[in-house]
Amino acid sequence: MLRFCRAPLLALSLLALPALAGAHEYTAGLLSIEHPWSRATVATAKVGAGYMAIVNKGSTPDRLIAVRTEAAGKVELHTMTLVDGVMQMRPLPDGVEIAPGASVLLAPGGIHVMMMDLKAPLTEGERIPATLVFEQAGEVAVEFKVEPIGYEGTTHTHGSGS
Ligand SMILES: [Cu+2]
Repeated sequence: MLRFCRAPLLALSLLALPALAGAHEYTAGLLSIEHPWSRATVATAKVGAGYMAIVNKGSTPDRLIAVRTEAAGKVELHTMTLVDGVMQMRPLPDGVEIAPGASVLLAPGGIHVMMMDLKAPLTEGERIPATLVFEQAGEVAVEFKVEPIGYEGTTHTHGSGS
């Protein structure tokens, strides 16, 4: 179960990161990856999670099989399932399938990128470089934008209409 303490975060802006204009979206072939984000963590946190929407505008399935980032010692794809009334995290060893025409939302309470052994806390406003590895589309460089601790994410995708 993923629970983050809501203690006030000491905001440290050590890096002046350039603001990216416009939509925070990436494309890889017929896949589009919308708004990869993470929630800021408290200073003592060792785990963080990454979320995004992935839209497959193609006619063949693809699969997110791995995520790599220097920010964490280990990264896994997880899902949350209800077991005897308790939400539990479960690894997805085969990754996440994105069916043709489908939009898959990685969001709090569901599928997420689990970042373990964080090398530093995730700080609001920071962008975490990462590589998404797809079975068909290959490797896609993205940045997870670190949102405030209470951020719940978007509940819809923008690119699902075609
Ligand atoms: Cu997890």
